[in-house]
Amino acid sequence: MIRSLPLMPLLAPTAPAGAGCARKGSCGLPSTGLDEATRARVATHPCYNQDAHQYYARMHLAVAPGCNVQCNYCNRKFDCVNESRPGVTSRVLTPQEALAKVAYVAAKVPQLSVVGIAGPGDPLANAKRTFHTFELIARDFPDLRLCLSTNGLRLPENVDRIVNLGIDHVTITMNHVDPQVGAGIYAWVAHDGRKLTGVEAAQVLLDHQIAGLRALVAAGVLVKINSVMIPGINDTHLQEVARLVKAEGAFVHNVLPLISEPEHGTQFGLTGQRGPTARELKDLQDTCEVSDGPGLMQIMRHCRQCRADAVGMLGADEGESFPPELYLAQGVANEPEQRQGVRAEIEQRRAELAVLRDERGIATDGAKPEDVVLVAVASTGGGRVNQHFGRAEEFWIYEAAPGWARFVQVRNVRRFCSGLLGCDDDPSALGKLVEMLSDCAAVITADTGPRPREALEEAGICCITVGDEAEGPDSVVEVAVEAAGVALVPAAAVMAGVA
Ligand code: CLF
Ligand code: SF4
Repeated sequence: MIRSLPLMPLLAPTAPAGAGCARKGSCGLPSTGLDEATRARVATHPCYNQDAHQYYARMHLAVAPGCNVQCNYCNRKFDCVNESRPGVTSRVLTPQEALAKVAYVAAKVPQLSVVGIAGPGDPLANAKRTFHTFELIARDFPDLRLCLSTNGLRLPENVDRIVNLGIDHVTITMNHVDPQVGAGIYAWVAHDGRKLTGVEAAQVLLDHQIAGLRALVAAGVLVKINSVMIPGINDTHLQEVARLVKAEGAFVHNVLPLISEPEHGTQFGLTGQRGPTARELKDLQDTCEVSDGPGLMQIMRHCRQCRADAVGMLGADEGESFPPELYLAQGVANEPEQRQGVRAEIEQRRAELAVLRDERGIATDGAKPEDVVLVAVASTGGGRVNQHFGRAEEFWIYEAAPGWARFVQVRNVRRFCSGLLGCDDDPSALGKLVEMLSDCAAVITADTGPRPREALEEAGICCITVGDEAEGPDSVVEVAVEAAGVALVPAAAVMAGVA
């Protein structure tokens, strides 16, 4: 259930002296400039709307084992890394098993809003299984949005079916718009009974991706483009991809980092191709936010590269809580009213937070102020700062200034506190964590132990704590704005003194 507001003073007594501020608010939709109908279509989609990912869950159905492309960053012994973090092999479901899983998860996770098919291979290389699954879900769960992710090779021939089934959100992974670049990314592309390689393979794939994108946009489907950032291969090229997909009407562009650990056994992993650092990724995402033509290309910055069988909120995969012995063993009642009730609560909370943010004059879009700082917030969602420093598995990074903040990145970290010995059990992990946050002016958590606080402050990072969830602040955005004020005002004072 969603806890209703009450609003509390922002900084709890644990906040350091001098960090005083007391505001509340919420994170607005990043989809400024959208018409009302489009706004409604993305309002509950956790991937197409950054704010929604704090409140709504998705689930993936791993019904598509095969693939018609071999990307150099993929080893299908694991999962499709277009949409999945390589890790553990998915159990491939039949359409009927997938339906049973949706029924079970929808009953247990009432904030579920989207059902996606994203692997472990390519959904359209397994079109029969994929579409049969979607048919079953659409029949029994018409309130759940349908989402599909594909490499695009078989997209043009399937657009009519996608539209007729009401699949409103489609992702195409496009890593190049120049086949010379693409030739370094794909080992082969299977097309018309031939296994193509090199530039020819990359050109055929690109032609189908663009044709599919155009047809989907013409049919009114919201298209997201995923691009894997591969340093030295397509990093400097992805701005061209952003320009093209924006011109062709894509809704949002998701630039995600290559994962290439050698133990995953991918071509890139075995040849030592590195992935980007968090800062390189953010710089490229900023570059891809191209503004040619009307408006900016929206960039998705909160992707968690989830598995093909992921369940739950982004960043908090609960897939292992739903083993087949549970969802195949027992029938559960389908209760759409329960889901509607939860959605109504969520929307009420979001509306209240938006009003408060507006009353306090905080913007989450529009022109970026001249002076901004990066602020890291430990949150697990719901708009709240609710995570202790040592237990955080990710930090949400905001660009912030007084009166303005926007979410720009999520940085995954290895939780360094086991909770058994206190928050200092692994000094090297602490050092790495502080280094990862070293470009931030402030780190805001529910609580931070004395050693990490000392390490952060030694690194020049302002450490702000807000108290545990029950008392903690209700808006990560307001906290980020307040922290920016704390960080920027002293800097301005120093500059004034110098002048
Ligand atoms: Fe799934 Fe993809 Fe639909 Fe989202 S994921 S099929 S659009 S419902 Fe989302 Fe996961 Fe990133 Fe994909 S966080 S990997 S972008
Ligand atoms: Fe792997 Fe997906 Fe590429 Fe196919 S399209 S090879 S499943 S990453």
